[in-house]
Amino acid sequence: MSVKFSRRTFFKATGAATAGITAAVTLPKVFQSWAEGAGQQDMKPIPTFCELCFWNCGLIAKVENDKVVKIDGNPLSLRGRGRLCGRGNAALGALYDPDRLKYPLINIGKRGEPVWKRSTWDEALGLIARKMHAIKEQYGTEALAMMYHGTGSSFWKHLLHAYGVSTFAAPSFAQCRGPRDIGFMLTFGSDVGSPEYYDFSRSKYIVLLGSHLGENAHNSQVQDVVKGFSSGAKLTVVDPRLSNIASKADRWLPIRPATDLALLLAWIRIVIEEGLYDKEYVAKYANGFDELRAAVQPYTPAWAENETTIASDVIVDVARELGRYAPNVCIGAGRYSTWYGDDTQRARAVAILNALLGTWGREGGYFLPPSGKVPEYPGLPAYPEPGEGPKLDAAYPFAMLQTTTSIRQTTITAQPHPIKAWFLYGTNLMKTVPDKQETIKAIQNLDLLVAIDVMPVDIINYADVVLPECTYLERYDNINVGMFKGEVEIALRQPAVQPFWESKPSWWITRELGGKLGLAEFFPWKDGEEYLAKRCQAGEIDFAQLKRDGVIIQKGSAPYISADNQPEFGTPSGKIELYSKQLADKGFDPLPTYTRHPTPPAGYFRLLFGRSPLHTFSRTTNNFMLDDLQKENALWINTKKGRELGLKNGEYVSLVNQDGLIANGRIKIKLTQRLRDDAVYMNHGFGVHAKGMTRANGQGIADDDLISKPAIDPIMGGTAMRGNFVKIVKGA
Ligand SMILES: Nc1nc2c(c(=O)[nH]1)N[C@H]1C(S)=C(S)[C@@H](COP(=O)(O)OP(=O)(O)OC[C@H]3O[C@@H](n4cnc5c(=O)[nH]c(N)nc54)[C@H](O)[C@@H]3O)O[C@H]1N2
Ligand SMILES: Nc1nc2c(c(=O)[nH]1)N[C@H]1C(S)=C(S)[C@@H](COP(=O)(O)OP(=O)(O)OC[C@H]3O[C@@H](n4cnc5c(=O)[nH]c(N)nc54)[C@H](O)[C@@H]3O)O[C@H]1N2
Ligand code: SF4
Ligand SMILES: [Mo]
Repeated sequence: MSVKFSRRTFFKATGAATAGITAAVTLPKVFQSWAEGAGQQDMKPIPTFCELCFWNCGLIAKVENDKVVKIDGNPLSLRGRGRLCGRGNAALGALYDPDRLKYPLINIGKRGEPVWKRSTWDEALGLIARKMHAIKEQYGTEALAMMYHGTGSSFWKHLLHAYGVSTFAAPSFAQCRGPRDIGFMLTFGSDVGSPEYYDFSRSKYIVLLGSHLGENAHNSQVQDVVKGFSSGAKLTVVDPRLSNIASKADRWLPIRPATDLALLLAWIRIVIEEGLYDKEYVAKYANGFDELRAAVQPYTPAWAENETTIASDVIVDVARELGRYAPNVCIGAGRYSTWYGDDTQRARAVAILNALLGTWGREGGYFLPPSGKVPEYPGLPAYPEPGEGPKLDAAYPFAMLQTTTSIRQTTITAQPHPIKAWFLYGTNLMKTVPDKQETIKAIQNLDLLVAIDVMPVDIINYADVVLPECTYLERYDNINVGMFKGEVEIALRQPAVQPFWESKPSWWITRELGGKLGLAEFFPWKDGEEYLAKRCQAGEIDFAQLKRDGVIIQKGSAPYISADNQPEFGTPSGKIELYSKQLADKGFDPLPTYTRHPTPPAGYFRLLFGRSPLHTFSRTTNNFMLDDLQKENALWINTKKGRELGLKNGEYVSLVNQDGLIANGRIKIKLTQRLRDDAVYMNHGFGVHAKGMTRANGQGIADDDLISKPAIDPIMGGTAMRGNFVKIVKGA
C-alpha cells in the first residue's frame, strides 16, 4: 500500500530538524524575477546542484521558514539550462522522505538479518576506527576497499588514500560505462566525457545504438538533440525496442539483440569500400587504415543482414547517409555499455567509424574538450605510498579502475591477498553488481562493512555500521567541474537547509573519522564552507559569486579543429589508432572482430532492461512524489507473441532465468508492438527487497534478480548483463 504524503505531513515530519538556513546574501539578477513572482517574496533562493543522477543539473532551492518549498532549474547551469527532469523536480520527495536513514546504526545481529542498535556518531566512528586499525595491523592496507557512486565520495577517497588504501571501484565503471571509455581511450586517447562531448545541437546526422535518450534523462544532452532536430538533423536509432527517441527518428533499425558489432563492421566496410570516409583526415590523424580495410572484408551487407535481421539495402543506405553528412555526424558512444562481453570492441568499432568519418573535433560530431581544474586544498600532506600489494585486476590490463567483481572475488578467495573491509558510499551493490549470491558470500568474509547512504536500501541489510549522510539539499559537497563546448563549468553544492535528524555531510564524517584514525593533518578545515572557499581561493575563483550563482562558467579552448587548433591524441602513437597496437601487445584483437552470441533457447526471451524516465535506480523508487507516477515496472512483450502465450495486458507473471533463478515478486504484462518478439524488456530499479523502503519494497520485479553468470569483457573486466534469458511463468 502506498502511503499518501501531503505537503502538511511532510512539513510536520521535518519541522523539528530544520534549525537554520545558509542564506544566499544578495539575489543575482537572474533570480530576482522569481523572488518578485506571486507568493514567492519570502522565498530565499539557494543555488546548488542535483544528485538524483550524475548529470548534476544546477537547481535553485526556494526556502521559506527554514523549509525547502520549491525547486527550480538554475538557468546559469550548463547541465540543465534552467530545466530539471521529472526526478530533479521531485527533490522534495528525497529530502522529506520519512524512510530516510536518520541515525548511525550498528548491526548487532547477522549480516543479511540485521538487528539495529541506534548509536552515536562517536561510538559508530570509534568502532570503525578500531576495526580499521586491527585490519591494517593484521593484513595491511590492501585489505581495505572502497566502492562508490556520487559526488560526496571524494571526501571518502581522500580519507582512505590518507590511510594508505589503494583499492577503489565503482559499478558505474565495470557495470556501466567502462567499455565505452576504454574503447575510445584506446582509439582516440580520450574518453568521451561525462557529460559527453557530443555536439548534437549542430549535428546533421545522429546515430544512436541503444542510448534511449529521453528515457535516460541526460538533461542538456536531450535539449541538444531537440535543437539538432529543429535545425534539420536526421536521426537513426538502432534498438530492438521502439524507444521514445526511436519513435522520433527518421529510421528505426530494430536490430537482433547482441549483434550491433556486425552492423558497425558492415558500416565500416561500406564507408571504406565506397570511399565515403574523410581521406584527408584519416591520412593526417589516423594510423592502421590498411589493416582495418583488410580486416573488415568479410563483413558484407548481406552477411550483416543475416546476423542483425536489418535489410542489407537499409544498412547500405545508412552508410551512404553517414558519408553524405560527414563530418557533421555523431555516432553516439552510448553510456551504459556492459551489454554482451565484447563491449570494448563494440565501442572500438563505434570509435573507428567516427574516426573514418572525421567526426572528432568537428562541428556536429565530438567537440574537443576544454581542460579545467580547481586546485586541491592547499598545504595538505602527501598521501602515504600504498603498499606494493599485488594488483587485483592483473587479468584485465585495461581496467582503468579496479573492478567491483574482482574486489568481490578477492574477498571470497583471499587471493592475491585478503580483503577484510568494504566502504560503500552511495552504491547499492545488491541491485547493481550481478550474481548477488557471490556478493553475499564475499560479505560473509569481511571483518567490517561500512555503508554510507541516505536510504535503507537493499545493501544496508548487510552492513555492520550504517552512516546516514544528509541529502544533497542539506550539505556542502565537493566542487564539480564539467567540460562543455568551449566552456568549463564550476558548480557548487551548498545546503538549503540544515541536516535533518542526525544525518551529516561527508566532509564532516570523514574529518571526524580522520581524527580518530590519527589523520587530523589531512583535515584542517573548520567546515565544508571553509574547505570550498580555500580551494576556490587557490584557483582564483570568486567564492562569493559561486555561492550567489551556483555556477561559474569559464571560457575554454576552441572546440573544433582548425589550422591553428590541432587535436592532440593521447595514444602512444599520438594518432587515432584504428589498429590498436596496445591491444595487440596484450594479446587481444587489434581490430574488432565479430563473434556470434547465443540466442534464446525455445520458450525463453532475452532479458533487456533500461531506464525509467521517472526514476534513477533505487535512488528514487521510494520517493513519494515519483512513486505516485510510477510505482512498479512492467514486462514489455511483443503483442503477437504474448497472445500466443495466452498473456493479457496487466496480468501478473513471474520470471525464471536460464540458470533456474526465480525473481522475487511479480510483474505485470505490457503487450506492445514496440518490441521484437525474441526479447522482453523492463525498467531497472524496481523489485526492491528492503523493508525500510516502505513505498518501494516488493513493487515490481528486479532485473538484477535474473542476471547470473555474466560474460566478462576480457579487456577491462566489465560484466555483461544482457546475456540472460527468461521464461514467463503464468499465475503469479
Ligand atoms: N531517468 C533516468 N535516466 C538515467 C538513469 C536512470 O536511472 N534514470 N541512469 C543513468 C545511467 S547511470 C546511465 S549509464 C544511462 C543509461 O542509459 P543508456 O546509455 O541510454 O542505456 P542503454 O543501455 O544504451 O539503452 C537502453 C536501450 O538499449 C536497448 N537495447 C537493449 N539491447 C540492445 C542491443 O543489443 N542493441 C541495441 N542497439 N540496443 C539494445 C534497450 O531496448 C533500451 O531501449 O542512463 C542515465 N540516465
Ligand atoms: N541489473 C542491473 N544492474 C545494473 C544496472 C542495470 O540497469 N541493471 N545499471 C548499471 C549502471 S548504468 C550503473 S551506473 C550502476 C550504478 O550502481 P550503483 O553505483 O550501485 O548505483 P546507484 O543505484 O546509483 O546507487 C545508489 C545508492 O546511492 C544512495 N544515495 C543516493 N543519494 C545519496 C547521497 O547523497 N549520499 C549517499 N551517501 N548515498 C546516496 C542510494 O540510496 C542508493 O543506495 O549499476 C549498474 N548495474
Ligand atoms: S537529469 Fe534530472 S535527476 Fe539528473 S541531475 Fe538533472 S534534474 Fe537531477
Ligand atoms: Mo550508468
